[in-house]
Amino acid sequence: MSKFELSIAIPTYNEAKNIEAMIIRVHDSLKKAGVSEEIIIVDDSSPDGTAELAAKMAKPYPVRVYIRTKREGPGPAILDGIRLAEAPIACIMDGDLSHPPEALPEMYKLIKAGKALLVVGSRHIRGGGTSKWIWYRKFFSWGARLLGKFLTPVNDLTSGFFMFDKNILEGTDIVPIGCKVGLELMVKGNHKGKVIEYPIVFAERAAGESKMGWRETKQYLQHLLALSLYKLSRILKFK
Ligand SMILES: Nc1nc2c(ncn2[C@@H]2O[C@H](COP(=O)(O)OP(=O)(O)OP(=O)(O)O)[C@@H](O)[C@H]2O)c(=O)[nH]1
Ligand SMILES: [Mg+2]
Repeated sequence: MSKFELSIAIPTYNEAKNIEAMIIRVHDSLKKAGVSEEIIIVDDSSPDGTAELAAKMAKPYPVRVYIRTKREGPGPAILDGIRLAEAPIACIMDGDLSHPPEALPEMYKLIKAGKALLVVGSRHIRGGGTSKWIWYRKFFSWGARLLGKFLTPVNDLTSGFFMFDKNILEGTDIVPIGCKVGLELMVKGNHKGKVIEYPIVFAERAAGESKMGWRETKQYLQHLLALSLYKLSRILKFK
């Protein structure tokens, strides 16, 4: 049995300006709620020293740092984080303070109380939102959601902030194309429909530079296609 109740895996690349505040806010919010967590920083050898800064916090914070040698985008780092998670419940969130760590206790309670097996931090339900998004980012986000409507009833299907009971991984093959591991779990996870969206306000990254671009958009479209084929094959099989 794990000594932790919750594992939080954070993929990072050049988040030196955010990582310390991130770890402190995650730990403080869970400590207040009486939840014991491990924080796993999965870093792709960031040249700005993110991993070293995080490692320095391993005392007094419950932090572990896993260093990957190649920069491969957040997807493979998230999968490594899930593999390394020791607690029965795992959570993935960004390391740039876009996802509010203060939402963690309520998301955890939903799973612990048996109400959900997968909780998605959602910008697109009542109470959720995005701060100061420029029109084209809103447009792309809307388009991305529209394309995925066939796959899942979840409103914020591209969210990178999600928590789940690790039992939902049983019997599933989680092989996302790109970084949308949450979407992969929504579609393929063994969650029996027990999926709840929890409202969050997505903040602009606190500091540092964005790493998202056309490559991620292309991968997202390929991922949607792969998941659509998966879903279609399941529907045909059950008929
Ligand atoms: N390990 C690893 N993490 C990455 C990589 N690229 C991005 N990340 C992390 O993944 C998370 C999401 O990346 P972001 O650049 O914030 O992407 P975004 O949230 O879509 O875009 P902005 O917040 O607007 O910049 C952050 O914690 C990044 O540090 C990578 O190649 N490897
Ligand atoms: Mg971000």
